[in-house]
Amino acid sequence: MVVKVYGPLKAACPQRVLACLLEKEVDFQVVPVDLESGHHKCPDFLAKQPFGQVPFVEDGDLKLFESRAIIRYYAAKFDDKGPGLLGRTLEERALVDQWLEVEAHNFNEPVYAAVMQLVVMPRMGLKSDAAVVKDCEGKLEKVLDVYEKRLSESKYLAGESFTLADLSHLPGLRYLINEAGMAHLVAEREKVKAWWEDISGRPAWKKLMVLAGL
Ligand SMILES: N[C@@H](CCC(=O)N[C@@H](CS)C(=O)NCC(=O)O)C(=O)O
Repeated sequence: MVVKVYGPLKAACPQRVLACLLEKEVDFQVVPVDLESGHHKCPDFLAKQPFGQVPFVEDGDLKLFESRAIIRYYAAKFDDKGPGLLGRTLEERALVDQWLEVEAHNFNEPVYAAVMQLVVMPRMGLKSDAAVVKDCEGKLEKVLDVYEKRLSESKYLAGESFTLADLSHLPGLRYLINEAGMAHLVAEREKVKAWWEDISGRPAWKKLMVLAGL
């Protein structure tokens, strides 16, 4: 059964799902959704994802939205296939969940706001708000300082192996570095920089970047 992933390949949240499917070597088909023309707010798409956001996944009778719920599902379904992304023991799983929550609540929010200001608004011909950008940068400095300390204690966020906690950061980090002009936030932190180089060098992520033309 081929997993249908709705969303543009270039958008961060679908990339989270696709990176997971590629790590697990699960066959998928991307169903393009044009965000610029507002396809995600049309009734046919709202019937699938009632908040009008991507990604949305169809896998036989299973229909799922929320990228982090989707990656948890596929990491569990294919736990024995490819790298174990959930942690092996109950305690490791708790740490993976902890850092996934940090990504969703501490890291993602300022990344999303910075990308809106520095990438999306200029594309729409709107001027970005310097105060909002400064606030995002300050929040990200603090989060990445925490990561720097954590990554001086363990190779990856949840321990010694790559897990969903690391994978979930890939799309947001790429946006910060390659699109929002905030590469210095990573470059200035030795451990964070080495971690980014490691996780973005994984074959699954590199394959996704080729598919997305990035
Ligand atoms: N919590 C949701 C967030 C989804 C989300 O924000 N998707 C963005 C693309 S990365 C989107 O659809 N943006 C268009 C919009 O919100 O109108 C998830 O992780 O799936």
